[in-house]
Amino acid sequence: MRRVPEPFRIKMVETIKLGTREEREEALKRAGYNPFALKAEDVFIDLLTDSGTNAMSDNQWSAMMRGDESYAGSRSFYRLVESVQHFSGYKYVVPAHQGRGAEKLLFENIIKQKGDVVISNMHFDTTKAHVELAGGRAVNSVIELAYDTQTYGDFKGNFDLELLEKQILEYSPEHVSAILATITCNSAGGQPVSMANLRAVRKIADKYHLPFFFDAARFTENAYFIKEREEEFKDASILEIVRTMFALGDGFTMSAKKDGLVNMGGIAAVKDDEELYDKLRMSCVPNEGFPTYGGLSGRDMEALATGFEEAMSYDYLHYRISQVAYLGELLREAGVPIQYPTGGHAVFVDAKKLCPHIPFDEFPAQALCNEVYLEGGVRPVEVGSFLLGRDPDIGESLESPVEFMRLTIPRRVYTNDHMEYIANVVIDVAKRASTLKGFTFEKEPPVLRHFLAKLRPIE
Ligand code: P61
Repeated sequence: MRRVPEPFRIKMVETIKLGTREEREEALKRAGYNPFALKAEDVFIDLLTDSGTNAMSDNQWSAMMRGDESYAGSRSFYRLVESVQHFSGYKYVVPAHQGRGAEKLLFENIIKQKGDVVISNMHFDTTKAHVELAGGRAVNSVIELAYDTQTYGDFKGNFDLELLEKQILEYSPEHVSAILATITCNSAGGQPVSMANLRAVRKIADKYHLPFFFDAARFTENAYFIKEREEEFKDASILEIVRTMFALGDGFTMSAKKDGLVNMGGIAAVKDDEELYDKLRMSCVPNEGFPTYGGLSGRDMEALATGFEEAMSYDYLHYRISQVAYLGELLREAGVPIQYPTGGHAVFVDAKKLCPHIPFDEFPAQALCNEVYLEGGVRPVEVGSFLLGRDPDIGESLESPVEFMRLTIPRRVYTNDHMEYIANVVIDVAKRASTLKGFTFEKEPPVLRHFLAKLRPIE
C-alpha cells in the first residue's frame, strides 16, 4: 500500500521516550493494570484516544491570540457560532466544555419520562451514561455486519432500518425520545454511516414524528467516506457533504476534541427548535457556564472555529484516513485480525479472535492492551466488555458483542514511521496471544468503570 505523506511540515517537536520493559512492568502494576492510570510520560506512543490529543496548526495558534475573553457576548463566541452555522445550517449553537457536557444538556431536556429510550446505531459510553443519568435507556440498532470484523462493508456503521422500526414499535413512539446517529460509529470501529442510510432514518423519524439528532464527533471523517464510497457524492466537496448530512437532522451534540482539531471543546446545536434551544441554554448556565462561553475560553472558541475550517480540507482528510488504513494494512498483511475495513480514527484489533481462551468477563482486549504496552510502550485502549460495564437494572456484567483493542490515532501527531513501529509491536504480541492471561477487578467503580478501575491478573 502506498503511504500518503503528511501534508504538513513540523515546526515544533515534543520528545517522547521509550524506557525499559522493567520500568513499564513497574508502571503498569502501579496503575492497577489499567492503562488509564499510567502516567503519560511512561508511555512512548499514546494511542489511548484521538480525543483532545490533536496537534493544532500555526493558524490555530495564532487565532488563539485573538481570543476575546469577555464573560458575556464575546466576539470569539460569535465567530464560533457563525462557523457552526456555516457547515451545519443550524440556527442555534451552545458551546460546552466537551462532548459529554453537550450530551448532558441535550438528554436531560429531551428524555421526558423514566425508561424512555434513545435509539442509536451505537451509543458511545458517555452518551449511554448521559441517557441513563437522565432516566432513559440506550438502545442500539446497528447492522449485524458491524460485528463481523472479517467481512468488508462500505458503511458498517449504518442503522439496521428494519430493526430500528421494530424497536420504535416495541417501545412505542411516544416513549422514544430521539433517534441518534453516531457519525462515525465509534464503538463499531469508527465505521461510517452512508447518506442513503441517514436519509432512510430521516424518513422513519418523520413517519413516527421523532426528533433525529447526530452524535457528530467525527463528522468530517464520515463525510470523507461518503465522498469516497457513495457514487452520488464523488464530486462533492466535504463541506457540501457535511451540509447535506446535517440537513437531515434536527440537532447535534459534538465532542469537538476530535474533528474540531482542538484539545478541548464541545457543541450542542439545534436546527430551528427555539424552545429546545432555550432549554439547552438554561441547562448550560449551572452546568457549563454562561451560554456565550459554555466552559470554553475565548481562545478555545477561536482555535475551534479555525479547526473546523481545516478539518473540512480533503487533503487533510485523505492523509488522515490513509494513515489509519496504512497501519491496518500492515497488521492485516501479518495476519492480525482487525475490524475491516479500517474506519476513521483508529485500528480496532479483534481480541476475541486473538484470545478466544479468555472469557469476556476476564477482558481479552484489556489483556492485549496491557501486553502491547509492556512490549513497546504503546498505550491502546479497550473497547469491549470492560468498557461496556453492567446492566443498570440487574447489575450483571454485560457481554459486548465485540472485544476490541483500539489503536487510536491522534490527528497530525504521529508519522507513518510511528505506524510501522506500532505494527511491529502489535504483531510480536499477536504471535504469543494464546499465552496471555485475563484480568479481574481489584476495585470497580459503579459508573464508567473503565476510567478508574483497578485490576489484577488472573494467575
Ligand atoms: C474516545 F475511553 N470519545 O473515543 P468527550 N461521542 C463519541 C465519542 O467518541 C466521545 C464522546 C461522545 C472518546 C473519548 C473517551 O471511555 C471513554 O468530549 C462518539 O470525551 O466528552 C468521546 O466526548 C464524548 C475515551 C470517552 C474513553 C470515553 O476516545
